[in-house]
Amino acid sequence: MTDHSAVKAALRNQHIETPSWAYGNSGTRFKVFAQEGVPRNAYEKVDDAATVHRFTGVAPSVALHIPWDRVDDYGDLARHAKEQGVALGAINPNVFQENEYKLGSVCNPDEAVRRKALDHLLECVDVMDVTGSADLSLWFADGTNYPGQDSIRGRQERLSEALHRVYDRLGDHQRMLLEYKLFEPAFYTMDVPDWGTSYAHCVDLGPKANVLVDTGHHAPGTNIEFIVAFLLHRDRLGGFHFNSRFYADDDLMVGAADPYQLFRIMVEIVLGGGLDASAGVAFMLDQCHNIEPKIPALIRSVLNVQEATAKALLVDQDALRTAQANGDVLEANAALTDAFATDVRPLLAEVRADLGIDPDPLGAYRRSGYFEKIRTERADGAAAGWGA
Ligand code: LRH
Ligand code: MN
Repeated sequence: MTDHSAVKAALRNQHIETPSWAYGNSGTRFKVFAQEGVPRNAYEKVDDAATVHRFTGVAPSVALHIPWDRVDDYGDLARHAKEQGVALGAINPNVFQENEYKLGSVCNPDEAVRRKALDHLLECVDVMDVTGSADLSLWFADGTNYPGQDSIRGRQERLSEALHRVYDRLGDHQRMLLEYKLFEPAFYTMDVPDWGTSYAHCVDLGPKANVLVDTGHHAPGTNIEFIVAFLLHRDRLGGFHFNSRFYADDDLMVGAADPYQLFRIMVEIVLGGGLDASAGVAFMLDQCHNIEPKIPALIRSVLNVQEATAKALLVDQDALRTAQANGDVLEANAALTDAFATDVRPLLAEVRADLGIDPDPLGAYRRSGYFEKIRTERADGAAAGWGA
């Protein structure tokens, strides 16, 4: 029988990192719909991330994206975050928005462009030294659009060269996460298209390089929980960019499109010991709230991860193992579907009471008047966005 006190302890200690860029305006190539109250700078993004933590109790850090969150004094930003009750988390370099990067960044045929991209990656490790961040979160838009456009093997050599240079720069308590993506913005090859390519580079680099699984970056029908189970088993699962999608990299609220997939992923995390801090799995969101209010959407997303985690923790592992050992397919499957069918909201309300926060985070946020405050305070000035 599942010991609920252990389940509640695991849920109290959950750590879900929110992304600074989800608080800014975002959209598609068709339109970016500006919203009221959107932060105008990194400090206000940190304030909004602290608000999500205040009402959920399990989102104590915010990931930054450079240069979208570039400030004069990252030490001062880290101090501001601390005062607000959060920490600065993963540092995401951006080598996909400069004109020079049309044919790629670290994989670009032009050595000068590769140098420029490498310098930015190394600058981001300098930022980590100041913010105390442990994770350098790498995603490359690099790829090609037409067969023959460039040497697939040549680009892999250039990628590997740059990754080794960055790896050698990492400090003892720092690591790199290598994110993969099947397509977009390149539509023939991406230079890190799948988990296998990321994994191979990480093994080649060393123990401080791990794979980052963005749940929106797979071909339709991909069994993501298999990838998670494999990487965890090989101690190479660095973390997640959680979101959900119906078609492509839609970056919708995690759990909104396929809560059962999120549950299956969290089951592999729980069964593989991935919730333990020692496993070093970073649970991060990577979403864009193009039409929905941003802070409530992030609170809802944190709750969705909590609910999937709670259900996964309620899987009767003894019954599961017994059924698996006996080849009892239906009983084994039922161990998961029974847990998934459990209404975990009362249990999570108890966890929030233990954390000293309102059992209804979204209701409490709406009653807080925070949105009305920021809508007034941020009426003038340019709202932050992707600046694409
Ligand atoms: C690429 C990606 C990557 C980020 C960006 C904001 O699609 O998932 O993680 O840098 O979104
Ligand atoms: Mn991502």
